[in-house]
Amino acid sequence: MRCFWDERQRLHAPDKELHNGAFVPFAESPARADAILAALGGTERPRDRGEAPLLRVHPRAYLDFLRSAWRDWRAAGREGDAAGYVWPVVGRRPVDLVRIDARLGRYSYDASTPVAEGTWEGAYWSCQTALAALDAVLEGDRAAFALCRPPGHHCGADYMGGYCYLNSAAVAAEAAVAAGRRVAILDVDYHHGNGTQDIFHERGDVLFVSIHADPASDYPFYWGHSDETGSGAGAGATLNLPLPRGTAFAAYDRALAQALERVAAFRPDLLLCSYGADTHEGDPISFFELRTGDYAPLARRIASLGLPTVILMEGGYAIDALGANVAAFLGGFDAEA
Ligand code: SP5
Ligand code: ZN
Repeated sequence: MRCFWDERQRLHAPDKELHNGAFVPFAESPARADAILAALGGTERPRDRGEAPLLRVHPRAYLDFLRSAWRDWRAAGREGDAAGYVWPVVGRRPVDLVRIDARLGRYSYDASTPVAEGTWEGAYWSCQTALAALDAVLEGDRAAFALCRPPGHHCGADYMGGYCYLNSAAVAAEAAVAAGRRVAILDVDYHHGNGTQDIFHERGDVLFVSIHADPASDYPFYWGHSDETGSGAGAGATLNLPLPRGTAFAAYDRALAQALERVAAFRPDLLLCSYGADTHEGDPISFFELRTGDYAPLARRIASLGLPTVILMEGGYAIDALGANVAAFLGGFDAEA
């Protein structure tokens, strides 16, 4: 299948993140992309589709914040990457926020998502990569792969978090809806796709289904519980299937069958698959037990829906296994398609 990636995505390269009370090397590094690129046959560059598709998901104020946050941080005399330290737990009413510290808190929900010099450009091109893969599918390809890095599924309409700054799956979904498609999103990253869920929570026209580590034990904790099923017009259009730490493919596969049944019942004509390889047994920050050999059958099952499918890269931090895991997934999909 055609694979999309832009070298400018590398420009996003924060140094450190806050993890369990200490600053440690940033896990979502450009080396992840190198590992995946080495395992792909080659990639195509997206063309620039501009900011309009981003604005279908993200408000202007959030995009402006993200574009200037690092410069504002440095202008305030700070060193290193920009990160917040105060978050508005009781609500986010529109107070006038002058300091960059306040704006960083207003537009984020965690401390592991710093804004570095190239973050805007990297996240922007990650979205353009998703849009290029979508266009390949809208033009008739059975499937396409977007090497989205930085990833997107933790990012909401106006907040970053979980190494995610712009929600490329949501941006692609809205572009597909605008092109007249009925869209389902299946998220198979280890972590719950809280940003994507949030964006479509009140929407009945886009289905969101996620299989992930139980948020009672795992990040992002406050989303992804099985009683979150959508609200308003979106009631029933969200399905969360949390699984315990230690889950291996047999149990994962049973949840997948449930997920696919729901997707099929929604009768979409386009599928977006947020794929994370952090379900792998070797992942340093995750606790499922999938093996490299499980990714081909996993992808074959998804492909068996028979839907035009855009596969978007999300997480996966076992860099030594990452290329093989992505190649196995894409190969399995191609074999079934
Ligand atoms: C897209 C995605 O998979 N995001 C995951 C975000 C998880 N963040 C919380 C865990 C942070 C662990 N950081 C460990 C760094 C070790 N160098
Ligand atoms: Zn993840």
